Amino acid sequence: MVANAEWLLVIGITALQFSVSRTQRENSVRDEPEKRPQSVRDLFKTGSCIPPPYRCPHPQMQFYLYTRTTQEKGELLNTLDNESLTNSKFNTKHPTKVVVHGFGGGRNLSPSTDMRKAYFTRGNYNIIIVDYGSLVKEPCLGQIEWAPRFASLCISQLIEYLQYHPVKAVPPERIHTIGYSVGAHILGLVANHISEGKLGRITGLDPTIFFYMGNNRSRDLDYTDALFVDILHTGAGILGQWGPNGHADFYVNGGSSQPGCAHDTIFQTLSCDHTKVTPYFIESINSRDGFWAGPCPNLFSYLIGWCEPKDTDYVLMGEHLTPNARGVFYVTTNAKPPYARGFPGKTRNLRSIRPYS
Ligand SMILES: [Ca+2]
Repeated sequence: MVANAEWLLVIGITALQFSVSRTQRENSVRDEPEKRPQSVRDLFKTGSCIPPPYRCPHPQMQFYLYTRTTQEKGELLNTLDNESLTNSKFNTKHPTKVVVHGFGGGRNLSPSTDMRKAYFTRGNYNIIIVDYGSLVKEPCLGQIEWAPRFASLCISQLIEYLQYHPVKAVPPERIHTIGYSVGAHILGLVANHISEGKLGRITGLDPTIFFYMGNNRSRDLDYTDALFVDILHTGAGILGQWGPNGHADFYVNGGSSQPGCAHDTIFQTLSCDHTKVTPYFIESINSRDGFWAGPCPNLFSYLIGWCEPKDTDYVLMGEHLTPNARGVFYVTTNAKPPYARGFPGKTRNLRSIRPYS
């Protein structure tokens, strides 16, 4: 069983790496040269990839604040120094977003860069990117068991830093956190460490299935972790968790495979399904048409066209989702941007909206 889980991990991580390296090639901003694993053994390096002591804040577990006036260059926040936030451009009047990336991510890489651009196109925000690339990068995957726990401890320290700040305090209830892949589970773990209050919202972008295959709520992202938990599924059952786990779960194009994701290799196809979730969410921030999703209890009912939601049953998936949304929703997208297909209109059921056009 353990061996099977390890192999599943190897396959998954390899698949993710295809997509990560592709994304990085497409993005002109690069952090540092990448060291590629040469063998499966390299994926399980047992030594630590970050230097001790394992205390927060850690030099390789950092928080960068971006605002509209500091879009190009983030301000490093020191959670041990109140002056750091006081002297920054953080504005308590603006909505605060905390973004946690997945495997191989970083503040200067897509999708962090694209997400910031989309928010600042819309308006004023405090966007804090959790930059912990070296904890979730091969060949450091031996750390995958404890790295999410360590990351979540440090993020809860950030949340409490904002909560109790003498000049620029923001309660957790007013914070929207967004986590992609393993980052979604890290945000779920944060809930276990916050002593007072609760995060306002966690948006989970295709939470990864690795190491989180049980029904243990304290490990998985679930609806108890924030006042409102919405989850988008695009690679469910393969690299992503099937769910439903949130207050509202969205299965995009059925939830497990995405249009435009047929690639030469199975690895590329799987990772494409998993990573497609971020462009969908990012588009939702400024989309005029919107990703209107209809309620349907399960995939079977959806596939055979049993679900015929009323106009008023539809909700907008993504950034502008109503916090009253509850249950399981389905939505179809276009294969290429713009992905959103708008409101389906009258006299239709969910499946009558032909996907992939
Ligand atoms: Ca949980």
